[in-house]
Amino acid sequence: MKPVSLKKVSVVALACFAGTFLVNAKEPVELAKSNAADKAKSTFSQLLKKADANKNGELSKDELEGAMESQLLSAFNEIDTNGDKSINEEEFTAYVGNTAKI
Ligand SMILES: [Ca+2]
Ligand SMILES: [Ca+2]
Repeated sequence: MKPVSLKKVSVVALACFAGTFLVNAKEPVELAKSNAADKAKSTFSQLLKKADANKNGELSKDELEGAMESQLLSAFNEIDTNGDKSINEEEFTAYVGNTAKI
């Protein structure tokens, strides 16, 4: 590998960063939203595989406790918007979409 001056590397890195930023800024908001929703859905199906002990497609507090999902447990009441003590895919994707934490 050829030695490259640090200054040159910094300029290139900055140019890449600016380029990424501009591309992201141009991306339609709706597209970004649907990507996030897809990601949330796949995250939820992973969670179901790991934690949905009774296989009803929703996650109860007990199931999250069993799977040691402390982050989701602490936000349980916030995520469970219909208050049935169980998190379904719709509630999870809405939560992830609102917070973009996961
Ligand atoms: Ca369940
Ligand atoms: Ca619910």
